[in-house]
Amino acid sequence: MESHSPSVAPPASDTPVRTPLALLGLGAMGSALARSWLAAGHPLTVWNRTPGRAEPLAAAGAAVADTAAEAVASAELVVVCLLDHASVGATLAGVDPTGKDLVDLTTGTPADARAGAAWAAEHGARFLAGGVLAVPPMIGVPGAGGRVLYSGSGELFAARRDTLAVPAATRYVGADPGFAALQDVALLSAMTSMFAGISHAFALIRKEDVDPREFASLLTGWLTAMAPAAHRAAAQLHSGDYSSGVTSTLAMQVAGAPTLLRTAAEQGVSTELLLPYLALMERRLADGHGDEGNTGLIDLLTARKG
Ligand code: FVH
Repeated sequence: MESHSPSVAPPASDTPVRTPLALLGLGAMGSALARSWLAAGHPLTVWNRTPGRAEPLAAAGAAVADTAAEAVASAELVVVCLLDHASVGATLAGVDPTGKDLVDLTTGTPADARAGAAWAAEHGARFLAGGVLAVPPMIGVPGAGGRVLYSGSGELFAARRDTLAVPAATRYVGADPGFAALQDVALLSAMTSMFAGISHAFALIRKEDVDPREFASLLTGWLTAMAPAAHRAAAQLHSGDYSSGVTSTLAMQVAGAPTLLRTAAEQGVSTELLLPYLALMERRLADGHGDEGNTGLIDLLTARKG
């Protein structure tokens, strides 16, 4: 506890008070988070299963705890960023989180986050789950485009939002602790499919005299131009009308699918990334929805069987 002698002038009233925090997990992401909070002047205690990973942070001003329990005891705000839900469970097993604000930035499923919230509630802690939409070099870099989605305790988020905003922009997406993970994983899934499309496109040109660097600028321009399709799908899901204003009908797209498949065959490229999506389009068309665009495929994906 800090003490002041009467002869020492008190700190100026506008001196910012930086919230102390504890951070469990110093992998690539945890270390980037730690550096951002240290750079912003937050007192930070860190712990990592493999102690050597704490050394560079100790040199940068972090206190290093010998155990996770010791780290948690050191601060009211505790951030966890570990490999997965199982490693969080293993790490928190011997810890007393009573009265703490616990923020779990480990990527997991909605059920993982809800289980974490239930565990925290049983142990008298407030809980916030976070979904990190950033890679480590984006952390602590304003304008880099990083964002963390948060869900769970609105009181915790309101109380800690300035500290949580140091590594990346924040967005609170609801009191259900699973909602940040749900939307994080939905966005990561969209990214995965985008990477699949990029892989297929480069495979098509791979063996030809096409400069991949020039093709990349065509590719990014095209994907950027197509991205607003997400807004059209959202509007159609909202209205329930999947046909109005559609310019590229399912009937037209399915008619064009053999061109995609024959081009892949001509170039000697596997169609394994294309076929599942084309099969869904054919099913929706066969169900009599040729005048729609692609939004009806979402209904097919969510239809329960049996
Ligand atoms: N890095 C990235 O690009 C992505 C960006 C989006 C968000 N993810 C998620 O962030 C979580 C942490 O990822 P990370 O990049 O820090 O991962 P690693 O560098 O592999 O570090 C893993 C840390 O977890 C510790 N750990 C693993 N297993 C255990 C365990 N059983 N008990 C305690 N700690 C464990 C590991 O410790 P050590 O191996 O150094 O001893 C690291 O601290 C993750 O959910 C990403 O999906 C990152």
